[in-house]
Amino acid sequence: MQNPVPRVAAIHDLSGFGRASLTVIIPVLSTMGVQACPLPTAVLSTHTGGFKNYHFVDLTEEMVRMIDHWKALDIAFDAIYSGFLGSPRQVNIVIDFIKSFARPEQLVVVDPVMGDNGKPYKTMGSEMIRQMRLLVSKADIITPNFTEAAFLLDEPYPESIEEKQVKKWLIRLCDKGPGKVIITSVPVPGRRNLSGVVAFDREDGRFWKVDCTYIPAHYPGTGDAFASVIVGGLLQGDSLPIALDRAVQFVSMAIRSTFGYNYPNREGVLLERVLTNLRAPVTSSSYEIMK
Ligand code: PXL
Repeated sequence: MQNPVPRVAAIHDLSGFGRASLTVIIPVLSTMGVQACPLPTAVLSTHTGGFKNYHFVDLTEEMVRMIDHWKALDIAFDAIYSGFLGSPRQVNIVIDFIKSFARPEQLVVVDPVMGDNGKPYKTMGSEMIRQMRLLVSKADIITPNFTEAAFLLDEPYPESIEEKQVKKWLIRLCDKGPGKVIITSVPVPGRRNLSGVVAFDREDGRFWKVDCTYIPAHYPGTGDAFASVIVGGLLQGDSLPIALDRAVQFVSMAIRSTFGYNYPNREGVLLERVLTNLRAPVTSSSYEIMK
């Protein structure tokens, strides 16, 4: 039987405070009518961006036991969606998960969470970067930010990038395995107030971009919100560029709602104020095709 509600295995950490990872991913997917089944990679008191002395519990060993139970239950997932991993060894566990739970028409989305603004997150070392290069090769879709794209390609982090070069990066990332690559937070040349989302679909050879006005504030967890809306949109039958529009609009609105309050950045965006926007149809669109 088909799942009456699309079901996603969500392989991410659970950070108790600060609105990142599963505390963002579960509500976004639920609001979009998708069942999120969390397989936590680690439990943290807070996420690692802007908090000191956070408590970090690595769940590498526990994951294997949880997965064994899911295997015995023979659970059917319409999508497998991974993000922040607690140890480099978890890459092999996720790869085995993808093999074991593979189904026809299934979506495998890897958000290769490693860093932002040119720097790795506090728990990420060179071994994680090497392993993440392996994991992206098993995905249908990957959603790195600009920093993570540079890490995956072993390129230095550039301050700006021409469109021609971005297209080369998209193709090189696709060559690693995934049929669709989406890069977020891409600087737009000569437009300091803009950043862009770009994408490439190998199947039809088309490149897409959506520009967004840059807000001078950085909030953790927005990458998780973005990738989750992409997963929810594609499971609803969105085309790739409409899923990009939906995700850009949602994250932009979440950032703008929060920025107006002068709220502490490290606590993330005020998701609860904008979540119901996800129930609205996409009524405006700004995607462009990149020639
Ligand atoms: O949003 C990415 C993310 C996920 N999980 C943890 C993090 C971060 C970013 O800082 O620290 C624990």
